[in-house]
Amino acid sequence: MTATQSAKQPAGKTVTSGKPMLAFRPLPVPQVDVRGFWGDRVDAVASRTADILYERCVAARMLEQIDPDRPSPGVVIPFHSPSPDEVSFTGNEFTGSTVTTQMFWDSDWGKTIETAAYSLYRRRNDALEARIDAVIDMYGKLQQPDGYLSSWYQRIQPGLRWTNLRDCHELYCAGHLIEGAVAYYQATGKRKLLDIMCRYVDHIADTFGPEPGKKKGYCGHEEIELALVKLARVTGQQKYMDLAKYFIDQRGQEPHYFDEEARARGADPKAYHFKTYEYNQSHRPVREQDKVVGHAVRAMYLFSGMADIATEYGDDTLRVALDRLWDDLTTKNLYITGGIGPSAHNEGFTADYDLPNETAYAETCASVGLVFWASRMLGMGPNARYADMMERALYNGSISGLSLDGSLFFYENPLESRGRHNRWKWHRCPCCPPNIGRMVASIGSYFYGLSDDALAVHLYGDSTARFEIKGLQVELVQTSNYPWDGAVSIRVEPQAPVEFTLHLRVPSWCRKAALRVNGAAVDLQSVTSDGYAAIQREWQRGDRVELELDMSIARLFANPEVRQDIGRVALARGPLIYCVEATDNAGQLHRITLPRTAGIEAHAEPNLLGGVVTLSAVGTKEAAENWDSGLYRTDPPAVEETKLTAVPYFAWDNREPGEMLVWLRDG
Ligand code: FUB
Ligand code: ZN
Repeated sequence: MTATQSAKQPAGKTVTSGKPMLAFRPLPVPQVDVRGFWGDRVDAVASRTADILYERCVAARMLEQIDPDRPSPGVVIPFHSPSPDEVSFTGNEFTGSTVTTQMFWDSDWGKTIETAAYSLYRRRNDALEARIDAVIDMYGKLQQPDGYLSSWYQRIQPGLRWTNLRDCHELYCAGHLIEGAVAYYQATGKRKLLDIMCRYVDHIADTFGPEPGKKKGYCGHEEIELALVKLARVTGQQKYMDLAKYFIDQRGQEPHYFDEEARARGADPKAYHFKTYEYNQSHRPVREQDKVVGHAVRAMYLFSGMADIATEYGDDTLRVALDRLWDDLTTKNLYITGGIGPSAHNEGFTADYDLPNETAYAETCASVGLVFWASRMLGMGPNARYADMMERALYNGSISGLSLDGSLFFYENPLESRGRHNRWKWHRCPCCPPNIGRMVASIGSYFYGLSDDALAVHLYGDSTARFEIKGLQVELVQTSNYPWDGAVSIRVEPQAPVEFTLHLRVPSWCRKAALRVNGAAVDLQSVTSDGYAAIQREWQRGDRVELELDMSIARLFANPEVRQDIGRVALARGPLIYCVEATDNAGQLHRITLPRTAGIEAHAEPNLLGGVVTLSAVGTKEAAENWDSGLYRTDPPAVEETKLTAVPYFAWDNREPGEMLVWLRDG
């Protein structure tokens, strides 16, 4: 199958072993050309980030680790270090506060390959393609005759394979390389890495599974589950899908695999650094879980895999668990930006409503993971409960992780900064750059869901999509200045008249929406369910759908249980959350109050931050006055008027460094 052929299929070949639910598949990346807002982001990734990722991986010495023709670099990131946030590692056990990231460098290569693959759809880049081919050749040489492949265990810690699934990311790395392999095959038609990874997965399937003599394990960092689903879909191999299901079903079962594995290597299972298996969501079998706990990225990847398996196997028991977990996340544990995981300690969740702003960890990867999970929930049918959240995480807490020019990154995405949180070129744990890179470069595949007789429009934006339904080719052209403007015009161009249902999301942030088909108004209430308006008709060439989504500015308030946000207000317009930055507001942002009575205006600023809509209002501010160097006094501070300007949160820290604040004082 060539790249072009695979692009013609909705999402690869479907394999199921149960009864699939109403399956809506995303359109493959090359079937959606994005322009406008997302076009700019994809161009930044395709023209800069994709190359930068490769170059910075090389600079970090990752190439030396995977190239069997060069001497091994040995341990580049030290196990023992005086710095408290360095890893400390004794034998095969972690005792430090973080783990060495070098053992998952294969995952960085996997995501870098994936980013490059999607970028090649956008823009030919022969030099990058040749570099990726060379990386793939190295992996080909490195692979052992039995199919095993891990640069860490082959080059740095030989002889220890499959001895510490809990901590050492072995299957996680396999997962990212699988995803890279699938994307690269689809983008270039080259199947070398795909074949390498199929051989490796065959070895994994011989090693793990319910059959006697096989290991009953699963990875301490979920990822391989969702990757195996992709591999099964593209190869049509049912056994890859079954292996994904096995890893999900087996997680958290007793006797606990991580206990037994620790004992087998002579370690005390209780000496686990993170103390509880909640950290990696193996504290209970997945169908019994009802709270989002532990490491946020791990949780998101697990839930994404569960959603895929729920869809593929028609497994309602998984869907019910996922809905419980979704409620828990979105009603008690989510930043308004779509960021998740407030704590640096476990890179994850703490207690309900614990959402500190300045110390928010809110890892870029975690928001990206939320996008993955939400998009997979949409596989079970259009539902704005998931799509609205996907949009929130997409436009805010995930893309905040990438500078506008595609060259600098955030790992943590706080909602308040005193000016010292700035974008960096690289990180000792560089998981986020290629994660945001691959997500942005593949954004087209999040726009739509296609079933046998329906197309769901999850995201709006200037773009053209091509798909096949009932054996006919259809082109769907969205003309819009979204997210700056809520007017969306959709032209449907079927090859010949064809009947199908077009589901259009009416976002929950929109308080007034209007819909017209070929100029005739449609009563939205009567056609909308689960937040999607359904238009069923025989579509003819040139049919036009117009959706008007009111983008009034909204003041958002947090549940008073969120102690950090009480008495505060955040600003939103459409899907975008706003923040104030020092550069527009002369600093001391903590002094600013936005009175309830203040009018807020939106201004299109084509020359600012690549073209944004800013919000402005007249607020108040404690004046700079002489306190006679005292700290406290009985007279309240003087208050003066101040003009306040807010910019979209995703665009912050793209100018001179300074303070930033999302939650303003509400007056
Ligand atoms: O452990 C692999 C990745 O590194 C995780 O997903 C991130 O949270 C970071 O710790
Ligand atoms: Zn990350």
